[in-house]
Amino acid sequence: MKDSFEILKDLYGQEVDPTPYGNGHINRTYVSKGKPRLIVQQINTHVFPRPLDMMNNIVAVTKHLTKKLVAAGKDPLRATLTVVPNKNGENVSVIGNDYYRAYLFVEDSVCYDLVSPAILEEAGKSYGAFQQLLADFPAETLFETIPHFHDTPSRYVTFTEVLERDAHGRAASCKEEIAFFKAHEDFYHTVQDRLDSGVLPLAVTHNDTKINNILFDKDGKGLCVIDLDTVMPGSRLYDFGDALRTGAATAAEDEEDLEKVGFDEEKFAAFARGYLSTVKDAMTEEEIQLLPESFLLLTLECGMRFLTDYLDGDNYFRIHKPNHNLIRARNQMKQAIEIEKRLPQLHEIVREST
Ligand code: ADP
Ligand code: GN1
Ligand code: MG
Repeated sequence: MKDSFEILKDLYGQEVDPTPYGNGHINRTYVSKGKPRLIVQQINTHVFPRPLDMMNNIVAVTKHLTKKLVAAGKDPLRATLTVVPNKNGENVSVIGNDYYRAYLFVEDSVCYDLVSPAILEEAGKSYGAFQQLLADFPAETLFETIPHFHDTPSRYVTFTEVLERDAHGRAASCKEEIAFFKAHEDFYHTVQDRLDSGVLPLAVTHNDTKINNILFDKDGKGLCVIDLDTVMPGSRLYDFGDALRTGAATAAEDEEDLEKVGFDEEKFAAFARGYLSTVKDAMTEEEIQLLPESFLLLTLECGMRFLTDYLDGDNYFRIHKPNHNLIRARNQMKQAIEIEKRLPQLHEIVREST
């Protein structure tokens, strides 16, 4: 019987290197060996149980982006993801119980986990421009790939349920962290309640704006926003806060030496400058006012998700060592403490950038 990689070779006409590629936590990413090279991904169906609906979103969004980029005189093959169908014309290849898809590999690009302020300003422009290009996309046609993805109060409910079950007997090993995330319960409502009441507008957002979800060119210019699995209606504040969570950090999100963990105000300022330069006109005063809080909120939310997954037996985020999710949760908790201390300065920076 043929193995998956032999079938992928038949379907895409190129050998696919079985060595995993990149630092994503969700999908399994591979690179093909032909020309043009392809990124071939096994979709994580535990996280995305309806891969066909998700790919319909991605095809629609990338077509929209392509049209707008062409009109702006940009090369869409480098400025957005391009889905490559298999030899049967399908955007998803089903092999046994597994689902695969392919994109054009954006050549001569770089992807960073830790970045300089200059790169962050570019990142801000890229995510801001992404939102701007999708401002006229019909949001109601998008399938919600992960409902309540950044609904922080709902994430908190899940956290308390998983904690209550404590199915792996791990709660005793993280009492301080549990108390920390419980103590912030009220703050989790900052964005969600205002979205629900209409004070904050709903927009088409990326929802997974990690810094390694942008490809840059060799000169450090933002090229292409990738990882479109979670493009859904949401708040622009999610994208702003989540990008800074990794972008402004002084260390990787799984750095164990907490002395090194924190954030850099210069990086915060650079990202805010780049972001506001591309999308400020579309934003309301309420959104701009909450930009610093979104950085804190998304850091807390991600820390709480890591802790939930640790308590739940590590079945969501890919781990590379024991306690990896607990290490990540402690890291995000330290970063949140640092942000909390300096919220007034962050408001000052936003005021200066507007
Ligand atoms: P995950 O959902 O697991 O994070 P991503 O879609 O972000 O998966 O891909 C993982 C990594 O693969 C990215 O961080 C990037 O390094 C690389 N990558 C993804 N798509 C492309 C592409 N089209 N061209 C070049 N590199 C890519
Ligand atoms: C996941 O797929 P990746 O690695 O870009 C996660 C994000 C988290 C991030 C934490 C679909 O992002 O929400 O912020 O890990 N993506 C999904 O590193 O859950
Ligand atoms: Mg990714």
